[in-house]
Amino acid sequence: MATDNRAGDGGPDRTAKDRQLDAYRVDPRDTYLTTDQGLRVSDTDNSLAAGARGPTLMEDFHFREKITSFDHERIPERVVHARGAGAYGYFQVYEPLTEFTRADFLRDPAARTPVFVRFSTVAGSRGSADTVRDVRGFATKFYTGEGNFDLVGNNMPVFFIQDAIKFPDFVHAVKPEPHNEIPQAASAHNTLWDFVSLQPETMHMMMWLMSDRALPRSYRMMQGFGVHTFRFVDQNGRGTFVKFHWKPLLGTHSLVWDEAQKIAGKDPDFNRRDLWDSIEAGVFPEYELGVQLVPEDREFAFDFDLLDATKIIPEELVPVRPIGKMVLDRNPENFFAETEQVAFHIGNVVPGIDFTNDPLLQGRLFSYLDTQLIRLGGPNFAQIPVNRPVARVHNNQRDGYNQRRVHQGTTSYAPNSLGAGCPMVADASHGGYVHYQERVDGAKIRRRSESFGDHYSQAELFWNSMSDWEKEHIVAAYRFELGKVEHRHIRVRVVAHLAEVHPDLAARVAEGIGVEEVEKPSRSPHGDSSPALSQANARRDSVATRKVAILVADGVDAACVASLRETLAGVGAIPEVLAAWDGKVEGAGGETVPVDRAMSTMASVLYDAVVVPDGAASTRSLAGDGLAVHFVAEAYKHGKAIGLLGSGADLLRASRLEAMDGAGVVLQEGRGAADQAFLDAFVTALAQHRVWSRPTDRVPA
Ligand code: HDD
Repeated sequence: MATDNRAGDGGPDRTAKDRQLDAYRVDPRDTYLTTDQGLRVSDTDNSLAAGARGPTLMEDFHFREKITSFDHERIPERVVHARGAGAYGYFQVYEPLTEFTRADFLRDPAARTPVFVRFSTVAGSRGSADTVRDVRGFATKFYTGEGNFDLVGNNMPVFFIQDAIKFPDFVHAVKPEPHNEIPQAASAHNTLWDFVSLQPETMHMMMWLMSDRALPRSYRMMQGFGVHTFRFVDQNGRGTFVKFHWKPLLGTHSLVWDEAQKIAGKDPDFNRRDLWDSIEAGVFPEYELGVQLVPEDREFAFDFDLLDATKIIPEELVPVRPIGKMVLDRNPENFFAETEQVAFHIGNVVPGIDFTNDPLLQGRLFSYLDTQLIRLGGPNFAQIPVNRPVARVHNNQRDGYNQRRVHQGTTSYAPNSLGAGCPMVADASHGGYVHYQERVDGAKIRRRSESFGDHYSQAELFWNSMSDWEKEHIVAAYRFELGKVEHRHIRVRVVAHLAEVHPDLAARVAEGIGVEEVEKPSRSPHGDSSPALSQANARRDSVATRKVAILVADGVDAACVASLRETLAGVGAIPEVLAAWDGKVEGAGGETVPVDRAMSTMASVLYDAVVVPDGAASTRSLAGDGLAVHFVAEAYKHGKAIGLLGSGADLLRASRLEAMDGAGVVLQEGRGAADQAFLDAFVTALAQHRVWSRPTDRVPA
């Protein structure tokens, strides 16, 4: 191994197999396989044995090292939020927030603060599907010059419980049941609803979980919330309560339940893939950060407690003020190194951001550091590249597993004189973190504040704020979930709580799950609503990165396909041509029409819309192809835009949709290429995300 064969393609240590593989290597000269000790390996396909048919020898250090490393590849997955996807980007504040906070990264509009975001589901294991009904994590690490700030939020603004001591109970209830580990990544089972029925503080969050918010179309089309009331602190130590909101620039959009379930089989990586692909394509996900600010003297101005994480501050009471924008523009290099090893901690704050006494927040402050110790093998996980602050780190913490720093000098204590007194502490004027000086004076008790006692008013507010279709989806979700609960008495108990939320909701759910007696509620509805809660009001009418399937067969009008491809790509959508087979089909005039994917490898649920171009022979073939017929019918069922040109309209009959409501079905009677009127109407329908008025339950798909 004496020769470093950097210059040539031959040399004494290169085998014929090496040369054969060179074609696949980026740099064949410098990428020798080595052991962890740097020793070049001559054979990694055969273990060292005593003869061709003999036993493997202990002295095969390469075999032992390779297998040992493999045996230890896994680290414990997160107890919750095990399945996730991450991306890098930056955050930039719009204007200085100096009036409210001394946080440096919120004061300089010219500065870009690097971020790493990890989106996740909560209940499922690392290998579970993306599109299950669940809360989504939305955790952001801001690498600021003053240290890392972690905003560890969710895509719903409230939480299931009020006190962190209930977290293990809640998580045990929602996770697969312990005797048979069923069901995976699903809340529709006995133990979750047993818990919920006995813990009414869950009611508001359950409304969110049963709503379409639990089925985001994309991480790029999902809101995020810090959930708790935090505190901004200004230069003079003055505090202001703050709630954090992320709003996606593409609008907030969801899947429908039937679609979400099917995607879980067709593409379990649906949300993860979508995030990855859009960043690779240079269409960067963007979110606006907003804050709701409440002066300290208004702490008791609301009919709920600001410290109660099961409550929102309605945006109509305190508007969300946009303060900056986050752009995610880089995918990680390696999933494990970055997305799996990233360690968030709600206690990672910077000067100018502080906590409140929210008992859920307080408990989280313990949990995150604790969980990283076991997950990442000891106290030095902040040295892992994705966790490393950009701010300089000096302290007297030493040693431990995976210590990568080579500390110098003789002192690791303070005070010291042998190390010139370093590292020294900083007061506020030198960037030191000074805790907000809140007066605390109370008896030691285990008791929930009475101000946390109303579990129904905001659940009703949510219900009242929904559009008709959102209400329908919520009722259907409750029916589905409770329909999977085998114990009748649990169903009855849940319906009794729903009656406290709103009698209409309870009656509609009860009817679907065989509960005949609905108890009379103890409260009457207040009737208030908060329009900002409805996804109907969170649209942005964009077609950027919307996926459109163009179904073709031999005999399709090639000009029609070309015009569709060009126009849709031109407005930022992603058109893909699908046929019974991959490769190409022949156009009506003998042209070659390239095909992107075989229909059998995809499904309508993986697209936002479908178009059938003109071409008599093509339409005839498609109408006789069960996959194509189902494709169109299913797209209709899920409220998607459907475009039919010329003879393509025959697919409506084949899919038994002829007599159905035509909303969102765009037709062009004329033959040939798509005309402007068709394209405009189709793009408008696509931008609406879904048509909710269709009688979808009559569609056999
Ligand atoms: Fe938590 C992970 C969000 C309550 C304990 N949590 C975790 C993640 C998110 C949240 C987004 C994943 C971070 C990542 O991608 O790595 N959690 C929340 C929100 C909550 C909340 C918004 C309520 C407002 N969590 C909560 C409580 C406790 C925990 C009350 C415990 C007392 N959470 C954890 C944890 C996790 C975690 C066990 C698992 C893995 C990890 O921390 O790093 O410590």
